[in-house]
Amino acid sequence: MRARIVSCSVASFPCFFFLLVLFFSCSASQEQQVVGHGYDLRSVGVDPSGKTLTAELGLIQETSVYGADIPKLGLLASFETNDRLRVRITDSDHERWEIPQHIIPREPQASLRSMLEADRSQSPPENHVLSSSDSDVVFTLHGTSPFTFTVSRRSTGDILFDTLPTVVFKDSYLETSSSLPADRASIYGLGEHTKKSLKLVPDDTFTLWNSDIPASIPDLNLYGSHPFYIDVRSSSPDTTYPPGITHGVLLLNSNGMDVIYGGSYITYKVIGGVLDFYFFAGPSPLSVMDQYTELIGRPAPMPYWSLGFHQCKYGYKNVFELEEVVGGYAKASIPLEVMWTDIDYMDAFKDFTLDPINFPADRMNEFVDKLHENGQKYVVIIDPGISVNYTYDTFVRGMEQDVFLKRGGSNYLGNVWPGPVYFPDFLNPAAAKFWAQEIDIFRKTLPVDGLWVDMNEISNFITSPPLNSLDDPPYSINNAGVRRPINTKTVPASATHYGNVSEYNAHNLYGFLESRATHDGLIGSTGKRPFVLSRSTFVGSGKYAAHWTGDNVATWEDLGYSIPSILNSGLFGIPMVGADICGFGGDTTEELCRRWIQLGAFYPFSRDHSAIMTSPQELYVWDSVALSARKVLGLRYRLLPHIYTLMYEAHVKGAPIARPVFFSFPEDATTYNISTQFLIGAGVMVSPVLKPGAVEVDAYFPKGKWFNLFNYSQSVTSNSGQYVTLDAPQDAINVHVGGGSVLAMQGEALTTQSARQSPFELLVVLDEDGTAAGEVFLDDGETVEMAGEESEWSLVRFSAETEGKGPKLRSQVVNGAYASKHRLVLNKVVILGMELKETSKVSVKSLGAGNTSEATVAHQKNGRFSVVEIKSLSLLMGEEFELQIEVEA
Ligand code: MIG
Repeated sequence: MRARIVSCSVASFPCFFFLLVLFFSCSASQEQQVVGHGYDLRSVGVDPSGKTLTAELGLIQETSVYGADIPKLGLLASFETNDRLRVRITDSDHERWEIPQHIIPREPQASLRSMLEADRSQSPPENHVLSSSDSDVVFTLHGTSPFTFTVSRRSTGDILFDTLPTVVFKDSYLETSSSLPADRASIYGLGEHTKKSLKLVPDDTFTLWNSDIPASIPDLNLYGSHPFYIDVRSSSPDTTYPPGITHGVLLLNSNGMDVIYGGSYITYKVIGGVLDFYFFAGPSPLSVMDQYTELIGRPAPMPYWSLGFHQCKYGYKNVFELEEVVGGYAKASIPLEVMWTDIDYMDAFKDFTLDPINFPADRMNEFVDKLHENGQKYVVIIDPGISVNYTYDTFVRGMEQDVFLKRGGSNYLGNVWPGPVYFPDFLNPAAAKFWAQEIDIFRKTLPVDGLWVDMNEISNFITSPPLNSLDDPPYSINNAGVRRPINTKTVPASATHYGNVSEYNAHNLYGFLESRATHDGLIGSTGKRPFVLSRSTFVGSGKYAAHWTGDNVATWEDLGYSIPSILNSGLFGIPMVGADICGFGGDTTEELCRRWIQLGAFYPFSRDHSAIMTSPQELYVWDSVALSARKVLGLRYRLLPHIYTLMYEAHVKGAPIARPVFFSFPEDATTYNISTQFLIGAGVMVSPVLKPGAVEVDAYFPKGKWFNLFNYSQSVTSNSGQYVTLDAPQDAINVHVGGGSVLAMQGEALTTQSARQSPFELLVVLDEDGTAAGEVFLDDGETVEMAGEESEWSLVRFSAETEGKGPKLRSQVVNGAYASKHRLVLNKVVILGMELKETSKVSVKSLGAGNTSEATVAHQKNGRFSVVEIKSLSLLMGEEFELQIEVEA
């Protein structure tokens, strides 16, 4: 076994426990060896449309490791859309496990066998090309012995994927590799893992097997599995195209796997299922996300309130403490949108119950009613394990409805917080129905607004002894970094789900399925847009749930890790994500907590959470943290219309809310290595302090003009992309908006509900050409569908251009219904990026609809640029307007 040092950031409890577990679960060593000689191409055919190619492959030579080889394989390559190429390889004689269609619906494929029979050509040809003039990717099957295939980009000739001849296909072991241009491929994704660097660094093994392993430990398989990466290509002296052309690669497979990234190659070692690759043509990072989420499911729209600030802690003792915390926020005038409660509220850790002593139903209802009166919300945790207890109604109903996961014919007995538990088998439609009923019954006891689903990897406090070969597959994935058995502290692989599906195959899907059942259950019970926060995720989870990065600890390292972690979640199609602000494990410090809220205020999902027995870290605990929190959350709340619009863009196009810097600047290769800054949407740059004691930050600014979003001054003009050392006093974070953006904003408030009562304002940030553009999406923030029924929403685009006397700003109403119905008003426009003299006269006039008669214009020089403020406008958001700003020298 290659020695691997697991380092914990601090001597925290979770970490200590974890090391103990590792120590006792180290398994035997496993040598790296060549396990395959590959397959020959036996026959090939292309269907008349030219969109699919099928091939029959035959084993060249049997090898003995990891079980018997499958003698005949079928390969099917098809253009499912112009931008999506699928290459699926499986046993041509037997059906194998594949992710069920109801989880990720995909193109039906006729049985490979019949296709092979229909299209077979006479002799195995040399190279077979599948290309379509509508698509920029080209598939080539090489008839060499053994066969290989390549995926290349037509417009550049660049080879994107280039398989090695050593494909291995056994019942419990699949292996395939592609070479990569080490000097030009920047790879991102392959999670879930904690990494210091967003860009993947060779040589590294990415193990995918959902586990309850603390996120504070880098490089181990964590709670979710996402066998997806994007590959951003740099140019080189030999290439003639610009840098930044991006494609995506998904291996759609739910089985445990190791993915080895070696810089010049990537190798997949998978313990089941089929090789089902999807290649997304891009060519930009955003277009890859659009194409990826078109396949796996668009991110769920989140309720508007969920974009407010959340407070949680494991260890709140009773309802009085909850009230105290809510009161503490009010007293300190720090926005608090959502109060949370961890497992403490339950009666003996039983889901859907309330502790009758510390969280009694009547007092809890008063508490939640009060929250609701204040425009606040309440969310509680639930765990999948249902206490085995015949006096517990939920359990009894579960037994009656026969919804639990089985092993060897009887319900599998696990052990979690309540002691002995059975786990609902969410692959069983009856279990989803049961879950929905329980949610509804519970909500009648206490009207919670959202649900937090934890421990759904599935986490189990015990490891059951093996029963059959599924529990002990021939190849040991690098589980927990020590190749520990896959059954360790989870449901054993030999357990069986509905439809006789093994846990071996479905393990990584559990969190997804529980998220879906919870999402659907909440819709059924509330009739409103659901909010579900899930720890465990799989490909497509974003369609149902938000995610937090799990158990970090209160260290500066973990503060830094949170950036790659949230950005990765965005790449996986789960844009609503955040890390536990101020740190989960261990005691935080005033300085760390202050820096953490400065950063965390800009996580898409912004929640302070900490472990039991840790010292208090609510934002009002220290005056300096409170001061900073008011400032940064103040800006967050002012930006809510913009952030909500990004939620809309996530929902319709898969665009992450928090984005790697290269998403907006793919042509700037310096951005590929940035792990310490990120963008909100296209043009808001967050550059946090991540080190103790620091009061400066070195931040990279791609080409353009950048303005500090807190004070509109301290602009940075970057001519070709440069690092700038910025002041970052203890109470401040640097957040800049780049030229070219129009941001929709509203007033600051303590709840999103009251922020939404304030008039709108536009921040127009001109770029070098004097242009800018942006949009705003508006609705009630809680209708189940986002952008469904036309009368229930609005979309308005804004653009600015500068000619002659000054910038002209216009709106284009794509759908004005919601804005008109509620008479939403725009009363202020701020323009940044104009170069004026102190003495210049600036005025505004309306060129069309929209009254500007009351408007006042003021400008103030702030360094090279002036801030132009147009106030007392009364423009309707639902109606188009056109404003001319005129400058007289
Ligand atoms: O075994 O519910 O990651 O956020 O506070 C620990 C208690 C279970 C793990 C979650 C954490 C939560 C904690 N949970």
